[in-house]
Amino acid sequence: MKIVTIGLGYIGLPTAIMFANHEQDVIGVDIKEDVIETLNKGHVHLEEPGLEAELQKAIEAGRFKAQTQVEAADAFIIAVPTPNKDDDYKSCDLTYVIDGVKSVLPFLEKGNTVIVESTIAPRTTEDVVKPLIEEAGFTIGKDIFLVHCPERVLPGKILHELKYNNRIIGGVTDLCTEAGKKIYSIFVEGELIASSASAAELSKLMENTYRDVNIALANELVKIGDDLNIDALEVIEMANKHPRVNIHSPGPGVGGHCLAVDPYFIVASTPETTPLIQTARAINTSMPDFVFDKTKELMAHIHGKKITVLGVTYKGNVDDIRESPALEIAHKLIEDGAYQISIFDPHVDRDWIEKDFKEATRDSDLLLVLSDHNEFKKIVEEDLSEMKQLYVFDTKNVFPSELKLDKYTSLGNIAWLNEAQKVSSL
Ligand code: SAJ
Repeated sequence: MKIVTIGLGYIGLPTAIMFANHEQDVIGVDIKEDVIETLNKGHVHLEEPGLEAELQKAIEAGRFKAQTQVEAADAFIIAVPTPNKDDDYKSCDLTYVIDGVKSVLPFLEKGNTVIVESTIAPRTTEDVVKPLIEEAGFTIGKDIFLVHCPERVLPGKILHELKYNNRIIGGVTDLCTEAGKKIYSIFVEGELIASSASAAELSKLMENTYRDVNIALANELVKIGDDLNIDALEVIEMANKHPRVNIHSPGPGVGGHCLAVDPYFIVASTPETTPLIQTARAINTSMPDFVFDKTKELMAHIHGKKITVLGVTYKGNVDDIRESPALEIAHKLIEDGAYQISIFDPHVDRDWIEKDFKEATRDSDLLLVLSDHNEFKKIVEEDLSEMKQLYVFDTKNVFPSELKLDKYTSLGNIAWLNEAQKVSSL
């Protein structure tokens, strides 16, 4: 089978390579000339374990080629970005998806399958993509098989998850679903779940919304604990021992390109019926301010001058700082200008990040932990020898509990600051 993939990013590229290494002829298309050049030389332009070796295997077998032009094929897979628009409800920007579909239209032939993998607002396949193909003179389900097949892989484990995760195959008609199943069965070992395009779209969005809403509940619990002087982390630990309860982990906010983006696509499609999703988003986006305010209170209380920020990525053990609440907090502290700020993150290489831990913590009064990197779990007493005062504010609950500190503050015991303020204002 000949497959053309449109978009050679985090999802399109591994997908293209997977098909190529399962004996399919794949043309990878992207608008970026430099990406095409890099790939054809056997190098990948993004960080993903194992991907470069797989690319080289595909090129050597003569199964994969990258180019800027679309050409005729049996199947077309669209895996392009869908950012939020800058409108009232941050709706789904379909520009790249529409461009991708339009680029395929001149090469479409009867019997072809068109698959959209990009995360899209509910009903997009039916209401936007289908009409585009029909206007070109084809009947969906008869001439052309149209499918939405959302990706659900975790960066860092993409090759494994592409193969072993379950996969939703959402056809516009039953025959479309069958066509999609035939294609993904080439390499997917997980279950291929037959569905409709619209249900597939909403399922993908709800998977990330489910996490966002549950993290919001945990973050709200932190604020309740702060008001009532009750340890929210202890409550979560106990509550989760109930066999049917799974409260998520609170933190400095929700980042990344999925949880902080996808819920808005549902909200924008149906604003009147989504108060819960909207409130969850509001709670999670309020967390950087909450942490900023508490940090200021803490520094005022200890008469500190310098803060060392530990971690600026959107989550632990990744190098991704896009949509990172940790970075937002670091920026706020720098803009605020009240304290000297140094930033340490062993996963991120930027000139504003201090590479040496001892240098980053020299004369510091407070360690502010904002990402749950494994390195921070292994900090020992000797590492802290340059600190002026030994205060820690750990928003990710990862700091080793055995260390002797002046005071350890987490999102569980944060209420002590309110008590301290009451005392100092007497
Ligand atoms: N976070 C919390 N508390 C938690 C869990 C996460 O505050 O209990 C925060 C993280 O620190 C981070 C954000 O939420 O800032 C998102 O992290 P994540 O690990 O939950 O998710 P992503 O964005 O890296 O990847 C998600 C995954 N979706 C689900 O687990 C439902 C992944 O499978 C999807 O492929 C991906 O979104 C996507 O592309 O949609």
